[in-house]
Amino acid sequence: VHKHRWWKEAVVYQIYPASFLDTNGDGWGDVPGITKKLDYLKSLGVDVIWVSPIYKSPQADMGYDIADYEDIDPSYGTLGDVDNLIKEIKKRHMKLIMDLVVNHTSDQHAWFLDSRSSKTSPKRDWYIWKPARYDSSGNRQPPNNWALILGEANSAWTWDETTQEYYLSLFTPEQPDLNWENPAVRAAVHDILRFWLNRGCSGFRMDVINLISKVQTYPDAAVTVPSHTYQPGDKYYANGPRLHEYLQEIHDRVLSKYDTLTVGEMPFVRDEAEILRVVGAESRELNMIFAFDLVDIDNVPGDFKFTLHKWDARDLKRIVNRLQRLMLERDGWNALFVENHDQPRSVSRYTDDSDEWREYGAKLLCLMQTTLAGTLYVYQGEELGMRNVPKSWGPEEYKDIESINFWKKNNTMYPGDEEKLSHARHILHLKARDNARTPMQWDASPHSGFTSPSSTPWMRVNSDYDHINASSQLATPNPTPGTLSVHAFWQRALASRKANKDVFVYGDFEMLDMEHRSVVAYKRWSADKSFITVLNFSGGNVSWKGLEGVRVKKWVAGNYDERELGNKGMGGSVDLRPWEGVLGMLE
Ligand code: TEU
Ligand code: CA
Repeated sequence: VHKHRWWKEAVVYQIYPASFLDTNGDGWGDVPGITKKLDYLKSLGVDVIWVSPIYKSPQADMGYDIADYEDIDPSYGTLGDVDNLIKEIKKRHMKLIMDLVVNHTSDQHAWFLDSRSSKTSPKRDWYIWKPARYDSSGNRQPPNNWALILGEANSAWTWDETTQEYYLSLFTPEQPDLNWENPAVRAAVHDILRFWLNRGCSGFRMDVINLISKVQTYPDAAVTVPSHTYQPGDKYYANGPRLHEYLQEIHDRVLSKYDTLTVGEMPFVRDEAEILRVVGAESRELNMIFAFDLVDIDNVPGDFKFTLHKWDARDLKRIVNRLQRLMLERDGWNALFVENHDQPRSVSRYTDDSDEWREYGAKLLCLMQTTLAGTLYVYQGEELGMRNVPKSWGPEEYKDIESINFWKKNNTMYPGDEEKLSHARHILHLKARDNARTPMQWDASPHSGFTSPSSTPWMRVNSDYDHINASSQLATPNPTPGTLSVHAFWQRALASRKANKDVFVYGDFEMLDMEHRSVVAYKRWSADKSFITVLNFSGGNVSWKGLEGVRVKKWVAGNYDERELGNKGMGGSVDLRPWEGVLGMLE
């Protein structure tokens, strides 16, 4: 049985600050905008707010390129605004966690400016510098064949003219990787954590924290994508040799002295033993990680992100089952999420986002997430069922460096090839990070209430804000008799999760019927209560026979007209309509 901890029960809400709420009419969301919406978040059922980076930054990667960790970017406000935000959060008995991006800095950070100034600079060794290689024709080549993560046509190494060496920059050339082998770098990172903890923040979401230790021989990666010069190099930079040592050092020197929530973002890792070393009950590393299995479900394994892989409910069950069991049987902990600022909208990705089915899909995903074990993360707009940008938007609407690079690459590799380019547009529409970065849809007024009517939002507002927005869902929590708005459904589900935390947070788990192609169903129970969740992940009608051996006492929630829940079977089989999900209490 799991030890009770506040950070296991917490509902965390992720804010993407540029797109949350603009209060000064410059078209860019800001810290006072977050403060303004705290009552909205509190009444939704949020306990912890995670704000994506608001530090001083040239915004090459929307703030994940930090130029000063101890100051706020003027476009977001001031340190005083953050102090006020923390005060108002605490007043409402909530907590704030900051986004800690320390695998790399901005190329405009004072450390890097110093490092690149000369080979003898005292900060030279704070980053990863290597000499060029030369091929048989004498052409200069990067030190190895690793591809840039946010632009796979390019090398992860950037040439520096002044000092005639390459530096490692895994994400973009504007994001040089820090050299964690250097103890002075680690001590500087510890100071950043202390700075924010002492200011009143309660923990961190740690950006790509499993990339901080690299295999020191920097070998070439195997060729897994033959069409490309540069290759995925994660084998050598994800979960590297000294990762656990570095994490334990952070824990022992800093975190152990505070009461924190820590969640490490860990792409590429599949090995359960590796995950447990980080999040196991006895480990002194992190509370939980973001595992990528669910959001990578439609990627071709070993290939780059903008690929399409077919999946069905069986794949989803294998993933969910594995992560749930990891927590239960081996005493680890996990973060539950299907959306963030790097992923398309969940209702578009896992269900059907057409006007006919969108609300069912959004509530289906809500039912799933609120009845699984783990710390729950809700991304801004997910509670409204916001969806991907319209198909009609051209590539010029995309603001994200990753999408821009992908579109450029396709135009370079396949100039004028309409078939290839329309496929690239199709994949962008399905997977671009910008799908989740459009401004928050507060109401039906111009620019969705995100900024003043006379301003220009930094990114185009999704055209569906006239009928998908917070204000209409709050005003009409019961759109038709027996149904709830997506927002009201989330609100009630979060309250029910808390009221039954012995089951939904800490209880046991059993996945039922692993082989069914569209139904995802599982039991959750504690010493004195048990529930069953049954979810139809398909647009067809299904009669699911899986109730054999169980007796449902009462169906308590569903995403169709709840006045009809009494007509559902109590044993044997249950009939489900398209994208229908139900929650039942067992005898
Ligand atoms: O993302 C890490 C990460 O692995 C991403 O490359 C992810 O695979 C990609 O976004 C999928 O499109 C984090 C941040 O969340 C992301 O916004 C940053 O761009 C990245 O780190 C670099 O800091
Ligand atoms: Ca603003």
